Amino acid sequence: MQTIKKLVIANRGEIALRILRACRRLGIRTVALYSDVDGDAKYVRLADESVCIGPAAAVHSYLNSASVISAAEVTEANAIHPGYGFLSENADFAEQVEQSGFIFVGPRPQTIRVMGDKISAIRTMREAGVPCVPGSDGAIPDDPQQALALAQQIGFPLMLKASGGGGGKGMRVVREAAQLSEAIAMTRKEAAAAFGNEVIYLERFLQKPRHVEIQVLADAYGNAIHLGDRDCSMQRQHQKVIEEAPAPGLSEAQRKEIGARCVAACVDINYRGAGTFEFLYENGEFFFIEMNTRIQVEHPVTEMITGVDLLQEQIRIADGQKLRFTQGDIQFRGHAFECRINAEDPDTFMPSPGRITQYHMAGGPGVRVDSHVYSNYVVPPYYDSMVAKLITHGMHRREALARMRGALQEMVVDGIKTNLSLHRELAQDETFIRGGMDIHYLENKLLQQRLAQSAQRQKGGLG
Ligand code: MV4
Repeated sequence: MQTIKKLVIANRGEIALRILRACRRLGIRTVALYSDVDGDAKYVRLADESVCIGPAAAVHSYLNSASVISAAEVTEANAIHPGYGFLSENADFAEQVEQSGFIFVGPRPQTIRVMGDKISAIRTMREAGVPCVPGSDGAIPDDPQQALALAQQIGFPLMLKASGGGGGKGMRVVREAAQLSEAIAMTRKEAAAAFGNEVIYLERFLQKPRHVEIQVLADAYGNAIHLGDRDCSMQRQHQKVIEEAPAPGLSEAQRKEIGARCVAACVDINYRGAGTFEFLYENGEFFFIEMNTRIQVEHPVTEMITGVDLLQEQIRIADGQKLRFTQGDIQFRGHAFECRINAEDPDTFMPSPGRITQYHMAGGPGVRVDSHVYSNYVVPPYYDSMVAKLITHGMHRREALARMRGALQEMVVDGIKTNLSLHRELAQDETFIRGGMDIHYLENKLLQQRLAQSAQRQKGGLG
């Protein structure tokens, strides 16, 4: 028996559509929420019902917890799915949802709270047997002498991070002891201003890590499984550009080991729902940095290699059902990539909203497009600029990448500027083709290109 009968989709764009599709498969009716500028969105038309929750600015619509909960009340829905971004990792919102009598599709509010505070997340994971970055194991002491002693014990270079931060906000590298006290003061001040929490911690700085993450599912009855790993190292300014599964170059033994550690941690902390353990991976070692308590943008690459519909499973778990799979049921088949297609200027990376005059998606074997856009759709300027996720699967990495190259040639998004040209270039990039580049690779590559271009211009000017 399914308890969830009608679900509010508290999000927009492609993930709203993805949630809607999962609900259809589960026989759950859907309520789409939309802001003033999203009225003609595809997910709004496809939903069983829809409610306008406010003006374009997200703080007044998709981030307005009272409006979201009211919409659930007036439509007599009994569950709310937050998607990713917006209210998805807001523990207070999850608590309000539950206190208002609705099912929150996500972990317990207390779990979201623990993982939202990075110091408590790391401590929890260290105690649960997950390998973490050597660091302060808690807040940096107020006493400068003690802070310095701790820093020297860990060794330079190190990284200061705000406990209330995450996802790349509120971090600072410290190269030597002489810079420590000033760096601490600045990071504290920034953290207080940005997160209302001046608590900071310290970790050894890993210089050339990869970003490798583990997908987990856990039900309310102590059953947990992992669905393998993803490599998200191809990024720029903390925005992922390409993700893939599995992460290239890990041994099967290592995959099994880190997966088992994450599963054990889920059981240990009584985790419930879909989740992701984020690691830095350097010199063959994993170091936990953060846990995401939501479904993530890049979940499709895991779906492609496991055949598991993560949204359906996430909703079933929230419904109180038992996990349908044991670890032994999960088989990993082939390789998958995801390219995030953004409405942005290919040179400046500035958002480039506007009307899409022509939209043609790619197709064929092993090709999937998750997108909410269509010809004549207007990309509003108020939200994230992602317009489509192009996902390919193949029997092995080479085949998945060949399919991506073909799909990128087919894909047409006209009328707005997009990063399709960057993706076409990266699909031919020798280092990317080899696999296993670090998190700095793309920014370095773009910098080299810029330098080469300006050198070229200099030469032209002189000639
Ligand atoms: C680090 C690191 C190096 N050493 N921690 C950035 C996002 C946040 N989730 C953690 N981040 C980092 N933490 C230590 N001890 C480098 C980064 C980092 C990074 C991590 C993942 C993906 C992209 C990144 C880009 C720059 C820095």
